[in-house]
Amino acid sequence: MNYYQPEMECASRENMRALQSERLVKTVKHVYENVAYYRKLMDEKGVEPGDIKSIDDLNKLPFLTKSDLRDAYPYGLLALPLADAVRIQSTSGTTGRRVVAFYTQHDIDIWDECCARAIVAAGGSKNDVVHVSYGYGLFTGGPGLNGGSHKVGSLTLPMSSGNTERQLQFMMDLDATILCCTPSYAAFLAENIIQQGLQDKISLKAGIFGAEAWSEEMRHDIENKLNIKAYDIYGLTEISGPGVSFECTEQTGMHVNEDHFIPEIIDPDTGDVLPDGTQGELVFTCISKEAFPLLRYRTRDLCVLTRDECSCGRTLVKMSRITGRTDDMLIIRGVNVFPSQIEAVLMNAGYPANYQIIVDRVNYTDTFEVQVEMTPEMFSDTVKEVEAMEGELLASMRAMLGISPKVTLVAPRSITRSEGKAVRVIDKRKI
Ligand code: DLL
Repeated sequence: MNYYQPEMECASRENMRALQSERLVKTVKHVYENVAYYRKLMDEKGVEPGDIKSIDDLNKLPFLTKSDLRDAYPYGLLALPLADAVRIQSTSGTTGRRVVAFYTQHDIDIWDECCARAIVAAGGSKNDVVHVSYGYGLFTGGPGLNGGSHKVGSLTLPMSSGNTERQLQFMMDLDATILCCTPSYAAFLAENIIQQGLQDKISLKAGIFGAEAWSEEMRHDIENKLNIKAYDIYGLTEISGPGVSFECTEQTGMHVNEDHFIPEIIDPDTGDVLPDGTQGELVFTCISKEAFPLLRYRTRDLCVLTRDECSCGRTLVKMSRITGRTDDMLIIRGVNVFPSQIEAVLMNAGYPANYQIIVDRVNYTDTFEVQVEMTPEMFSDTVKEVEAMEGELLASMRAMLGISPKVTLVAPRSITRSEGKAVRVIDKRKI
């Protein structure tokens, strides 16, 4: 088994807890002394650095949310003089102000190392050619995997997103072996490769896909089409970027880089910490960063943490795939609907993961439509055949969701492809 930093990835629980406690105590002191915003939050909660003696005291600290980051924009949470920071990255941004994260060179080094761990866990080494099709720029995907690939010593192709023809040309010409991009872009590239009959000219062996939710069914579909192993990678700009956690060959969840980020699962309504094995909102505390070390940051991502022994030998706690977000969960006619449930139905029924959920409100009643792309093989001119296929999908969705969407099958390749994160939900309701 190969590891990038075995002393951390395979540390005993006792050693890891000791290291986490030491780093937590130091970080809490650092932010209390250097960030007025934190000092105020901690004072309001009646907690001071001396109260935090080990990771058992973690839950004494206040939570931090995205709205704190917006309030403190741009420099309010910076924990060092600006002169010590060397980089910013920013979230893709949905509403309101963008979130800006700062890095010192040390912070970039540890981020790169986290991504290097992911690449090595996916079978990467200095002999690999790593093709990075995540966006470069403010988005963390490109810079993160790029840095990780450099640390491993692999030949790095900084492709960024877009220009599919050029992507495929480089992938073939340079014999790329590891592809890094969003799962939806991987599925799109796979479609193109098959359509152009290029399967034999592609040397890929693994993919490192993340930045958006995807299902086990989608994993199998991409693996079969590209003849690769597809690994999940998770992260968020606020905490550093990709590589907060990464999958190993067991492919049963992502190991969290616990020597840098302590994960907790909380009840999103009460804020209570939940035991391992329970689904809830993921919260992270950064314990090794200098410029932007967020404490107890609420990600709004829902998942489960488990500490079962892993066959890869890593002892790092594992998080499940992200099953949804506390805020992208759709509530349609009072029913909670996650896009991942719809995706699972589609993949099980043999449809590609090219779909869009359109929600609107007409006469105070929610409308709910799922547009699904047919593959060229499924495509039919016969209305009756299409209606029958729509009927079958509708029945499966009703069974899965407990609510009936309008299911519309649309022509192959008619849903706009995204080069970054796929746009799955169009919510037109003005509530
Ligand atoms: O998406 C960082 C990243 C880049 C991760 C490349 C993996 C690969 P943000 O743009 O700040 O950062 O978005 C973070 O994306 O809170 C999750 O909701 C979602 N997300 C990220 N990775 C996954 C994943 C990057 N593997 C937000 N599965 C997070 C599901 C993911 N959701």
